[in-house]
Amino acid sequence: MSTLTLPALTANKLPLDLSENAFGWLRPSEDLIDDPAAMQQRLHEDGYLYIRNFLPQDIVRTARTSLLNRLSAGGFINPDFPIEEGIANTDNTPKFMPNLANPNPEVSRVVFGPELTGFYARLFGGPIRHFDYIWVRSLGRQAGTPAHCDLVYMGRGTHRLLTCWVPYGEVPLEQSPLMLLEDSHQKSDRLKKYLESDVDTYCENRPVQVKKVKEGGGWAHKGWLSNNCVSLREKLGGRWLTAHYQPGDFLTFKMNMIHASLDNQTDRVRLSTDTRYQSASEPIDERWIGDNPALHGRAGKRGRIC
Ligand SMILES: O=C(O)CCC(=O)C(=O)O
Ligand SMILES: [Fe+2]
Repeated sequence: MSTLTLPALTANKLPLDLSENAFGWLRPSEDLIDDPAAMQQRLHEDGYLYIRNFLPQDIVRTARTSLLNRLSAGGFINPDFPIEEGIANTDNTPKFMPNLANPNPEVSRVVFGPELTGFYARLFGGPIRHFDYIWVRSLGRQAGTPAHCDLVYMGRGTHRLLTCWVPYGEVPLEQSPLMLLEDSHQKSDRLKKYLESDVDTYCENRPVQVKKVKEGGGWAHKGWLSNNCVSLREKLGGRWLTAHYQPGDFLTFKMNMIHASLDNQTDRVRLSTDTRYQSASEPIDERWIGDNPALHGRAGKRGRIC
């Protein structure tokens, strides 16, 4: 699709600059799937791999049905339409709902099954581990996810950790697709202070932070790099890259890659998961491990002298 024929798109309610130097398409890499060295090289260069039509359609569809059934049971799906269409109940719009998949065997089959774990074992060149926690997102008509890097939420183990974003169903441009800021993984020196932060780490010598994070169980900061994808891009350069995702696709990217999602301008729920994979031999961020992980709860808060 040429960028000339695009619908108007917004991120955090602001119109995105769709000119050719500001917006473009993710480069697909499924042609490299049998060549781990070429995949590693591309990941190093681009900061991401976009692999289309990789996951078996039936397991993605089964996971989608499971998510929609749970949403429907919670009253989030409009009963006037077939559930599988995933039309949000506008009076009761779903948001970030982790309990849709912790646990959910149908979703685990997709994200921890042999296809993706085999892919990461080939990519890392040996045994791998994944975080046990699954981030599930169901976005109705609403603003998408603000720009951020994942490192600030999960950087206590190895930084050679990859996020895997999986759409459950088609995700056209108006339905909150994920987008990456081109080459942003090569600009970490400009984001040093942000990337060194950790949303669960507070300054022991700052009473306001001790009260908020240690005592209150809150976050030191929200983790967003910016709420304005337009000015962020103008500052850092590169284009916002996205795709019209299809079921079976996935996108994997580095911890320091800036990403965000567009606003959902439709009544169709945008369903996705994001999960994390690393080499088994490297240290892991304990907040995301086990049957009942600490997540961003009190057990994961850490103090330091700032
Ligand atoms: O799905 C989204 O809107 C955000 C996903 C994300 O931040 C991630 O995959 O790390
Ligand atoms: Fe993220």
